[in-house]
Amino acid sequence: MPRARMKELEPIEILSVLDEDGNFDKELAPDIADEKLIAIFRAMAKARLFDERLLNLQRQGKLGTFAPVRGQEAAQVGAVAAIEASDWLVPSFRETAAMLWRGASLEDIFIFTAGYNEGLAIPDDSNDLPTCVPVASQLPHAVGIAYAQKYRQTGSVVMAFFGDGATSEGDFHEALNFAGVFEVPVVFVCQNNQWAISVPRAKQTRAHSLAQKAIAYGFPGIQVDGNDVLAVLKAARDAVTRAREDCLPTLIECVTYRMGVHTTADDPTVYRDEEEVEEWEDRDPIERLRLHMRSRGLLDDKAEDAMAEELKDEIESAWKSARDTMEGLTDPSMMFDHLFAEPTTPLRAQRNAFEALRDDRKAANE
Ligand SMILES: Cc1ncc(C[n+]2csc(CCOP(=O)(O)OP(=O)(O)O)c2C)c(N)n1
Ligand SMILES: [Mg+2]
Repeated sequence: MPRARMKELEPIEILSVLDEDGNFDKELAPDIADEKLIAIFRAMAKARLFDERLLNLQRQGKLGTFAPVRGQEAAQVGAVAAIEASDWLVPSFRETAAMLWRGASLEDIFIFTAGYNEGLAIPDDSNDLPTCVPVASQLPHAVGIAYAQKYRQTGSVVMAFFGDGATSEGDFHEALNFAGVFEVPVVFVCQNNQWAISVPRAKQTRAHSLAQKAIAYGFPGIQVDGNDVLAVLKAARDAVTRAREDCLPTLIECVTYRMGVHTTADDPTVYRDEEEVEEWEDRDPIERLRLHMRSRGLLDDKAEDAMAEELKDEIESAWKSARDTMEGLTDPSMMFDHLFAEPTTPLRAQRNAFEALRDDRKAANE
């Protein structure tokens, strides 16, 4: 009649590679070519500049609501840098940096943010899902896609993103349970940015970490410094290998911070202290990588200025072509497209009802 500890419960690993001054642990760092590190820096800088431009245009009334990425660039780019083009990305609604790394066009994001569903059309050669606003509802889709990869033996893996708040949803638990039981090739990337709108991380769960939730579902969980792109990349590569070679899931908790507003419809000054934001500003993921790359001779003032100029030009020309494209977008029934390969019966009925209403109104106005 023993009373003992269960042996099979592994403790949760924590991983950080880069410190706040850009120094790194060579032993722990992932093996990465200089060009790839420069591409990662560029992608993070692009996401930051694009975010600032989106915010600026939203405040001018030219774009609708969106969820800024500021502060989470390392968690996103570090993770997707570990998957191949043929793998699958299942984002939630804040994954601009991840989507840009995967090849989403700036123009499409402008068009979608301006309220046109045409911006969500998935190119035929892409395996990436569009943004998903209902919290955690993308996770059952992710494990279903992963199950299909296993069944069809494609060798592809699925990377799914979500936030700390999503871990309180039933969909999160159902997806993790499915992934564990059916051993599917999925990497769950939880961006713990400390807030779910105005709900702090401490009110989300009594658990010490979000990573440990994987234990209950029988697969590994790891907590990484989410503002340290090298740590995120290392953890993501390990998880992708486990998924691809052994068809096993992993949960990665990236500890990061939402440096800006939840969305452009939110005012965080009413629920969080400015000192907290300032503390996290000192851990800025881009600044940390910048210091690291400078110390390795991979970046200097000249290269950085040239990169910023190129990125700004790219963003401005995308905004110009987005405006040109939007002038030709006049059919709201496009909102029924781009989701299913074949429209479902309810969707077809909704389209018919919408088109009948539109035609009635048009006739009444003539
Ligand atoms: C099912 C559902 N419930 C509520 C909302 C409203 N909502 C939008 S974002 C959000 C918080 C999400 O927090 P988290 O998962 O931490 O992601 P973050 O916004 O921090 O990236 C809520 C409650 C929603 N979109 N979907
Ligand atoms: Mg959150």
